Amino acid sequence: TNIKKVHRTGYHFQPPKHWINDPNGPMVYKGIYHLFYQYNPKGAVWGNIIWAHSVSRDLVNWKALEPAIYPSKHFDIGGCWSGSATILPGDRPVILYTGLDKDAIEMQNYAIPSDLTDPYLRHWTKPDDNPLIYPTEGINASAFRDPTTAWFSGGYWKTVIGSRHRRRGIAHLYRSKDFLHWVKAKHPLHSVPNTGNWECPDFFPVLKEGKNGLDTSSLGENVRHILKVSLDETRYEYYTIGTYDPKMDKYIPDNTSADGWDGLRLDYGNFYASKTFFDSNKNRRILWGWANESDPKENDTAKGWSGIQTIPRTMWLDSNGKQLMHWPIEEIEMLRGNKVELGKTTLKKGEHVEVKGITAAQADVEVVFSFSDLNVAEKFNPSWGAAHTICAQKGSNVPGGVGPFGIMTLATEDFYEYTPVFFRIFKVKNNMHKVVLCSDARPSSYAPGLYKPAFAGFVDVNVTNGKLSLRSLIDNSVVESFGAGGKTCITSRVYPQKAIYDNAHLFAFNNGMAVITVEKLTAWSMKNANRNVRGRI
Ligand code: DQQ
Repeated sequence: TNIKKVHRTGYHFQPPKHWINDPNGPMVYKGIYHLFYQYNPKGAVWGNIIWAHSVSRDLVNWKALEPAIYPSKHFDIGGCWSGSATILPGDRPVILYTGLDKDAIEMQNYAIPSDLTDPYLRHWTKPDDNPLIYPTEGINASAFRDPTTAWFSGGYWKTVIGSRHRRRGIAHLYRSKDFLHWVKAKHPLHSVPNTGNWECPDFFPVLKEGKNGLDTSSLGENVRHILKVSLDETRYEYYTIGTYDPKMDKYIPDNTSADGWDGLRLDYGNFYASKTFFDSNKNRRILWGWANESDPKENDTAKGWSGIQTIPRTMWLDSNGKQLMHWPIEEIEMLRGNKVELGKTTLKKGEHVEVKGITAAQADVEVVFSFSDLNVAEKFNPSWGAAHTICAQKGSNVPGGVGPFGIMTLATEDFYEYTPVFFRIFKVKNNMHKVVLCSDARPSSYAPGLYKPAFAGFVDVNVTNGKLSLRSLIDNSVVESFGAGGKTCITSRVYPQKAIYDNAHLFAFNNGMAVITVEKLTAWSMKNANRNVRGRI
């Protein structure tokens, strides 16, 4: 097999070669979507970081433009790191990004389109009054980065910059009347002890009800706020839902979830440095995240590429107000090709059924399971700890009461390799259950040196109606799963040696005592997207 090609994705955002990391400055301008991203133009490892730039009309097919921002001035000669776009009144986009100088001091700069009549915004100018924000006394100059999309309230633009003081994670707040002169607020927007450095903060409003998104400056009675941070120490992210007081410029998280390492996750898998933007085309808030490779560095060099962006997701507040919901953007469905349906199928303990007739290495699968007997669910033991420890102890082959049941993706016919995505339901007390969604990379491949975690998250869902749904987007070396309509998401990178191309298969399975019914399973072959080649969009 061709190492450069075999694990490349077919419809995830990926340039033809070299290293990528964080999505930067996503926005829509004159109806065209823009995605910038951290890119090494010289190799498949992190370094020489610039802002690469791609445009799209549908968030699915992309065209590469020339790099937008690259080191050239004293305020960014050491690297052009992450940042965000803000659309100023009069439809004028401006980018805030972190530049490093020759001594690796981190500072915040701005860049503006050189020609606003070009909807592709091919050229960007970095004015000479940069940097806008320099790390003053008391700020950690090597942990001061990733400005958010700015919001406007009380006559000021406001942005948040990730930082730390010792191990306290900090979201520094800056204000400006004119977007040029920025003053640090006395108090950060928020900070939490023992969380380490906060990278790529994201701060945005969501509606209390409904799926529509909001412009980042929206405020009001029917609005809640989300603060998400990426944790440098643990390399995962967490978020809280809370109340933003625009007068005091304080964010107070609700106490319904942990404000720290145990907090809610946008994704329980390989997902980092994520960023949202408001899509004014379709009135929705869209989330992008970076999924890095889980194979050894040498492989990345041999592959000639490293890193993908996850499928953009529409995000909204769950009607219970306690978590965000996610769903792949509807546009991705344009890539659905050949479709197969599995009728109602019951699976007794130890049974599985193959979903035939699709390209299982590159597919979209939606399934609804039902279970009749929750009484046989095992008792939940709170001392088990986090969902991933449960998954690590109880893999897809460890029999249970209700579950494990789910799908086996990227599987060889003989189950030499497979990536199972499955549920287990436990009983807490009468009519109260704990549901775990697990995406277990351990059986995914026999290749040496891979990082193969048992990713998992709890699913806060009422199962007394006897049903659970699952959707997975499978794309050669990535499986992105959405449990219970988008309550719990897990992205996993896997590198099968045999379960590739036509040797990859898809199954539904049950290894629990309770009989499971596949109420409905629909799977589609997924076509390739046009990605990052020059040409039309
Ligand atoms: N990646 C960027 C930083 C950011 C980190 C550098 C997060 O700006 O903090 O490439 O992955």
